[in-house]
Amino acid sequence: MAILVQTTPTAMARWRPVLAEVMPEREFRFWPELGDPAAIDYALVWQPEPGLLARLERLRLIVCLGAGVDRIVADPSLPPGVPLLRLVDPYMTAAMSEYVAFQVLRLHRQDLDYMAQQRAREWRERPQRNAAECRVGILGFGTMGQDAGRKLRALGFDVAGWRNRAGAVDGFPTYSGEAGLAELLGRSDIVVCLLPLTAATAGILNAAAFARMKRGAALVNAGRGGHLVEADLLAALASGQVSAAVLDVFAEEPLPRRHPFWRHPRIVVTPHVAAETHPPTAAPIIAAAIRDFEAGRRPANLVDPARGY
Ligand code: OXD
Repeated sequence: MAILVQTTPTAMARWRPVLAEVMPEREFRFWPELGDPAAIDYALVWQPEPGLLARLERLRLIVCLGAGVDRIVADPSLPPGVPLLRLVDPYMTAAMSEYVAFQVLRLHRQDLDYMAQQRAREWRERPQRNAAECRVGILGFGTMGQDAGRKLRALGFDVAGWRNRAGAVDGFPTYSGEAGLAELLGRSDIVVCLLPLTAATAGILNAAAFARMKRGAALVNAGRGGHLVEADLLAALASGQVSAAVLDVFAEEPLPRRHPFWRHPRIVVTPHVAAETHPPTAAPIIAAAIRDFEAGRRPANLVDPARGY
């Protein structure tokens, strides 16, 4: 019996030694090396090509090597009945919070304006607001969203979340549903998207959402590129309805060299690095999930294919 590992070539080089150390008793097949597909009982995958998992007839468990499982559940031939786990790693949660806090602080402290002033050698103080006067709305208020929320709250920001279930979370105001989304967008100075990409959330950052935001509010998208309607963002920036955007994820990755986002003065681009999977911390979590599964215990963080996350 063997474990198939599929990820990018760069990540694969980091996974190989760590997996061998954490699960020395297992045999690994590193994609595109597959061998006999019937010998594979576990698949650790990031973005497998559609149909790959369906070829593994004895597959018992799929583990996503990232937090977002959208590429896996989008495969129409995903074998039904094979449980799928998404990776929840405190290291990645902390990394996402760092990214969110860094970008919220950058927007709050008008870094884009001061960088432009520096390029123009312009010495000018801008009005400075307190963090408590800055409302941050986090779309997607699960493990990562709440952790980022707690860290922003510790910095003094006024944080609220939008999630699928109503009810207060750890003292944060939360909103849900369409009406809740409109309310959250309308109260936020900075909107942070950490949503999973599903049929219900695709294109959620669109002209209607931007129109509901406060004039001059800013956006951070570290969810998925599919959440954002790119042309609507460009229009909202041009009109001043949205003042700035920090984007880590894109409809097409790598972001094409000719894409207008690269040179837009009010857009910060990062290359999908907000919360990278970290094999040294993730591998023991995966090994424990496989042990739990083999012992008949329900592994944590099972994906509900109907919900898509
Ligand atoms: C993830 C990601 O889903 O890095 O883990 O985007």
